[in-house]
Amino acid sequence: MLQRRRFLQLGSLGLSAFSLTGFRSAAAVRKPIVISTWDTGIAANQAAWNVLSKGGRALDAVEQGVMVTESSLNCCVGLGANPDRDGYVTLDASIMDEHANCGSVAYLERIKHPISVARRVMEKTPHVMLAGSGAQQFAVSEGFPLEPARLSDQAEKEYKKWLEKSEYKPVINIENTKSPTAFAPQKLSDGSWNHDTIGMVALDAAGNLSGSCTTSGMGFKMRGRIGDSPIIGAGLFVDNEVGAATATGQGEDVIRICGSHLVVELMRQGNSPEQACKKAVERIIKIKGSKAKDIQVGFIAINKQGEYGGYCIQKGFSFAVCYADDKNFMVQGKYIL
Ligand code: SD4
Repeated sequence: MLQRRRFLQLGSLGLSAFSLTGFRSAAAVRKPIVISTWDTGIAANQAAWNVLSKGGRALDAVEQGVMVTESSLNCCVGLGANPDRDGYVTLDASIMDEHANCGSVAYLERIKHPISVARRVMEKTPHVMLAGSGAQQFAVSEGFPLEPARLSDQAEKEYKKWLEKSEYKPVINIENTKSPTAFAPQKLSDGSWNHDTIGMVALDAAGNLSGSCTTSGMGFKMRGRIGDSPIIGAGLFVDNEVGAATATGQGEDVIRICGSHLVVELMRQGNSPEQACKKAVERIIKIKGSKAKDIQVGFIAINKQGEYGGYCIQKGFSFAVCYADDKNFMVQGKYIL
């Protein structure tokens, strides 16, 4: 079984376990490497790279990486984000390490770094997931400050505008900037901010994988709505034998197919990260039929060899890739529709 798995992993690189001459092909492993969703991934990757380039653990890298995005009140991950339809910002986050340890928080309010609370859930409780007031209570007991219950100026403005019609209509590619060369979060021409989620997966110098995902969820969602990001297997999945994947976009449709778990299992079957992401996207499109054009979902993945890839339903998704001091760049996600 192990031999078969080894063969499949090599197969995903286009290599066979044994060449015709009988020599074993050695796959070059690119590590460390970190990738993350959307343009704000550049700044997040940089923070993750600071950990990885010093020989640090992927788990620390993916936590510290997305904390940069959570801290940025200039964008819509974290407390600066758009609220739910009742005017409350509620945050979801998850983290997973190389031992299949995982932790998550959902529907968490007034805490600046949900990713770090998710890590504490993983490391300090017998549970995987805490939600709502219980998650907040745990965070406070762990010393996380309770931030003021107020919207950022920008979110306040957008919420007031939204209240005029009160229609729940997620904006496709809301994270995407108008200028792919400007890596800072930017306001779109319609006044909305360009980012509400970041997912990150990394392979460290020791060859171990970890991942993180943090979000304010879909703007103006129903109160109590939880997306894919805190659900292990949906918004994030890591299997240290195979690879790691994370998702962004309409969470309901990622949950429907256990998206990130599916991507990892497709890599286990011999698909490259890009092929695996593509097949997961195709599955969503098949389910949604003609409604697929109304949504966006993007997956990104890396495998144990440090290969990376991403795919999305429609144009406009991008991800950031970093594997050297001078290699931190954007890749436009391939798309199907
Ligand atoms: C959610 N997947 O809550 C998140 C939102 C997202 O691009 O990724 N938006 O459904």
